Amino acid sequence: MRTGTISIIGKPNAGKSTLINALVGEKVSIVSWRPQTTRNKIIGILNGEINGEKYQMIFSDTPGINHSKGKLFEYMSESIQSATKDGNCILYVIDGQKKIADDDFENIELYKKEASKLIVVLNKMDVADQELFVSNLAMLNPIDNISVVPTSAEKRTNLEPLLDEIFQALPEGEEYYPEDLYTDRPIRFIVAEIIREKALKFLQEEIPHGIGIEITAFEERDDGLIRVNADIITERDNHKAIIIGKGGETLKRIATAARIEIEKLLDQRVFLKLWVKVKSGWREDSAMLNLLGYNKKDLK
Ligand SMILES: Nc1nc2c(ncn2[C@@H]2O[C@H](COP(=O)(O)OP(=O)(O)OP(=O)(O)O)[C@@H](O)[C@H]2O)c(=O)[nH]1
Ligand SMILES: [Mg+2]
Repeated sequence: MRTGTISIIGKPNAGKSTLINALVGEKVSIVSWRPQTTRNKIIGILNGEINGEKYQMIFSDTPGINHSKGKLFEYMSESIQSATKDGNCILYVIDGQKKIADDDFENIELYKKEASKLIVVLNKMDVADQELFVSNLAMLNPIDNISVVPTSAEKRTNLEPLLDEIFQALPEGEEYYPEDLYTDRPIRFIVAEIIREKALKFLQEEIPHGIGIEITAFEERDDGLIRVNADIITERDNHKAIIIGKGGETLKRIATAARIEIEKLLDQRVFLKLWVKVKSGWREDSAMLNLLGYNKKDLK
């Protein structure tokens, strides 16, 4: 069989997390229309077979490439480096709705050197202007030593040709993860991310980038109900009021949407209680960053 690691990288909002979920067939990584949604390296595993040969593809979703300053961004950048470091293959994802930018071409040249195979994924073909999409493809075609695959991660279009391209880059090897595992992330992490996704959905403007989620209790009661308590950590007092909303309305919407999804994930009834706490400067505080799941030690 063939086994290998594939890192998914690209600028914020290109559709990397949507793509890993589509490829793995499970929601391993949260998605939102806002840039800078993903903050960690998140592994998603796909087992399959091509032409009678079995494979295990170990994908890493990564944060969007960003050069902002600060400890959280530093952690995010190191997550990308950690994913590309020993990948057999890199998928460089581009939002095909926009004209390909100079820095995308620079990134392609850069990442070409970091893996034996670089596949450029021109994504969002379902919504991109056709003429622009074709001219983007024409700009990519002359580049040496890359493969180009147009996709729609959202509509799951062209994933088969992409899997074929990846398969060709994989070395022979043994299964690394058991077949029933589709992510390396513990359930508490996934639950925290679901809460953050719903907060991203219901909050406006710049607030979402300043929040972190801490799961403070996670236990199964005797009656089979799962009790989850979580804090939404924010940086400012006025943000706390906005997250709670008039009469607690916004917090309730976040909690309800999160609870429904967590129940689906666990296939059990869930009692979810959320609090909002202000911890100014948490994004620069190493201890807080570690507590909220952004620990550089985890990046091997
Ligand atoms: N129409 C369409 N929308 C897409 C496609 N892929 C992703 N999206 C949307 O684009 C937005 C960003 O998607 P994400 O998957 O969160 O993007 P990302 O690259 O992981 O973003 P960061 O984590 O912020 O770096 C979301 O609103 C997705 O629903 C696609 O193929 N077609
Ligand atoms: Mg993402």
